[in-house]
Amino acid sequence: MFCFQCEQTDRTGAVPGCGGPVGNCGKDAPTSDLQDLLVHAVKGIAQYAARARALAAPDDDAAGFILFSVFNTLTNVNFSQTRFVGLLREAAAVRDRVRDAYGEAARARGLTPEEPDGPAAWQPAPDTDGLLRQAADVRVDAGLALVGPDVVGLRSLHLYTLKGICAYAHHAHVLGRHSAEVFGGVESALAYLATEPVDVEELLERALDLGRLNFAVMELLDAANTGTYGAQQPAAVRTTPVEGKAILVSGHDMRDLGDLLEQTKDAGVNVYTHGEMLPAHGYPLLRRYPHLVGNYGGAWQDQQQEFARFPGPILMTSNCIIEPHASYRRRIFTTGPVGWPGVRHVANGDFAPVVRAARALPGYRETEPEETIMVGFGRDAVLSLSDRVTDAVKRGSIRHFFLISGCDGPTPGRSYYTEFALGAPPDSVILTLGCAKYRFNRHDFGEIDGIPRLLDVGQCNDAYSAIRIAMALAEAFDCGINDLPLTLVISWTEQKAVAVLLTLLALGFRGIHLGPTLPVYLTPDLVREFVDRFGLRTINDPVADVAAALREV
Ligand code: FSO
Ligand code: SF4
Repeated sequence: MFCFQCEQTDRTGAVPGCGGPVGNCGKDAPTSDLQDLLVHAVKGIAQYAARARALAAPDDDAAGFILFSVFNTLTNVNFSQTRFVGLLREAAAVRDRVRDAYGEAARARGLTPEEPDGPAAWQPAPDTDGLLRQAADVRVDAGLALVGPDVVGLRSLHLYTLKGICAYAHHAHVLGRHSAEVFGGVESALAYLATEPVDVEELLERALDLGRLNFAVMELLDAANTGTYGAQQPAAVRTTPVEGKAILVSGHDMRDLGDLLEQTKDAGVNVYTHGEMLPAHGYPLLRRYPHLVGNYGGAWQDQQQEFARFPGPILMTSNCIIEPHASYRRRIFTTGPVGWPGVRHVANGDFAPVVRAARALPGYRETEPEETIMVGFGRDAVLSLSDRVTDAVKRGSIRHFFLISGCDGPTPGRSYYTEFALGAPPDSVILTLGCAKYRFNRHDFGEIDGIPRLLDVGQCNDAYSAIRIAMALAEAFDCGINDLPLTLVISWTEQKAVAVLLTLLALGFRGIHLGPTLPVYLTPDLVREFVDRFGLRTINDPVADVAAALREV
């Protein structure tokens, strides 16, 4: 096993990365190796799928399978060896189907079908031991001695950005939104990686192409969520319990939450959001369900204590799952790409087992006094305030905007984001995205001329909304995005945040603060490149960083 895809990675060895029997997230070596092999297998599908698409013979089901398979390999998603073995067998069958269809399409045009080598030629070993032996040759650092750490680092950057892209695209796809641009872009990028590229300059340029592809994906996801559930609107969300049976839903997938709400509308069970599901309360068509009663708990790394105390079943719809304690192992369920060995999995969208568990468990015995937090400041809501916001800036009531975006996590240094938010001056507005906000979103930041100082734009999945807000502000002030009194502070944990970072760089945002540490797969040379080209910054002291941001405008 070798894995260095996330911020929690082991930094104690001479070569940073998780090795040994178990990674820091709890992923064991066989699961990690099977994930590497699955990535190899989908590269093989993509080699044929990209060629077939170029001949106007796309296989969108295969593209959907690629998105789903890759999503399974993100940090804190799927820890089940059995499921990966199943996906590997399916991948080989999908690859054969796409290869045959490509062959037919080529011959129909009088062409001789190509037979790409590498992943396209992979044949699955008959048993798990054999698959694990195959995995040893396709680790993410394969070829390090030959090509050097910069190339391995850039290939890794590509792969992890693609993982983020596939996760976002899958969330859109389950709501019926996809496009030839996105499917084709993912297939081409995987097929490119299958060629084992070595040109550093080309890899850097194509990494920015991936950032642009991710922007298109995030636009699709925004259209999927708002097209299905309405544009986010500001809403007060209850954070205290209501008497009655209860289900907790975590992760990012709005479709799963929407389906569960529909299936439980007459069940006499209350539904609570957890973690990155909090922004669901901003969507009018989810909010209309009266049994979506509130939000429970904070960021993902606290789930073991919080889930242990929740008096009902828990449904995990995406990252971030961590090892379920025995105290709640029999009442946690996974769905979609999520998996944990021995935990019940709902594969077909029928959440009846979750409802049965809710009925059998005690639920909340009493209603506590109401406390609330505000959510729902998506782009429509914020842009509806834009005249008031621009006036406030012109009058000098608002001096600065901070976008604090990204993930929380268990590693040290995360208190930076809380101290940064609390240290932002009273004439500044803070926009938040992702799960990093749970450390400070219960704090009362007050208002400026009736505009809340803390505006939660949503999940990390809603980065598109924040980018559109920044673009609209630049338009309102008739300046470039980097001339705005706006500072971007990004906290990353896993691969989706890396995809968002590359999108921001590709769109021209400069001077982004990235922390709490930099990805270990970026070598010192690569970091220098990102600093020189994009003005990328690490985080330092929060008070000094706030002061510097204010001085720079
Ligand atoms: Fe957080 Fe986890 Fe949303 Fe991430 S719950 S850490 S980048 O998966 O996606 O913000
Ligand atoms: Fe380590 Fe992160 Fe990989 Fe888990 S996902 S094995 S913590 S680098």
